[in-house]
Amino acid sequence: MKVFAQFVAAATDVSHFPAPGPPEIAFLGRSNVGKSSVINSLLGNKVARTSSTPGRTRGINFYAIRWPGRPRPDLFFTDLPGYGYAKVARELSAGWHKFIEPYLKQRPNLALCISLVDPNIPPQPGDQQLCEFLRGIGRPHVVVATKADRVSSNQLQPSLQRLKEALGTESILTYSARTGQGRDALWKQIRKCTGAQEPDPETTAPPADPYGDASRPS
Ligand SMILES: Nc1nc2c(ncn2[C@@H]2O[C@H](COP(=O)(O)OP(=O)(O)O)[C@@H](O)[C@H]2O)c(=O)[nH]1
Ligand SMILES: [Mg+2]
Repeated sequence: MKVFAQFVAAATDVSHFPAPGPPEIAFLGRSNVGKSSVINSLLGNKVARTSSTPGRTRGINFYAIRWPGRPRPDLFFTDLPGYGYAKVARELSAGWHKFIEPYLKQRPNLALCISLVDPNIPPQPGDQQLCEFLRGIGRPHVVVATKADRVSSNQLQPSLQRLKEALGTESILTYSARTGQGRDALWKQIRKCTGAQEPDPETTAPPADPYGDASRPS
């Protein structure tokens, strides 16, 4: 079903965060791992900017997500700055203490952290640190291996097994923003963690149409 998504704010300071609203889903991972692409693929829309230049997202970008027929957003998605590139490491580590760590620790409506990893490369130290950190603060989180379309089918299982061992997780969802693989499974996880329900198309009244058949001048 179609969803509406709207950019709300880019925050590089706690004071820029929008007031806590509906359940929020955070997308985390290395620069260039495919965070913005996963967001766009879930939404079926190009709301999040993607780039082949690492380290473009310096702040937390907040997006309001709404299903048709709803007066207010059902969810927020947040696209977090990527880690893992030396060039942006110093700036990011300042940002980590200033607004990223406070966001992850204190945001009251943060319902799920989606930690994106790349199954095309060996497990990265930054990914391990992030998973340990999220476990340590008790945030629900799920690991998603994206860009799965780039891994040959006989490489995928061994790669997922290495990631599971390195990250200390029993399950990893596979995803491809290019093919849409894993999209339904990830939406299912999001709904499970947030209680967000798509409106039932049978019971959702369509918006009033002033030019509907009954009122159309003859
Ligand atoms: N083949 C393939 N490429 C992808 C996929 N997801 C992202 N990319 C590419 O990887 C690059 C970085 O993606 P982006 O979403 O901007 O990464 P971010 O920095 O984590 O937000 C872009 O060139 C994307 O086109 C995917 O599932 N498959
Ligand atoms: Mg991005």
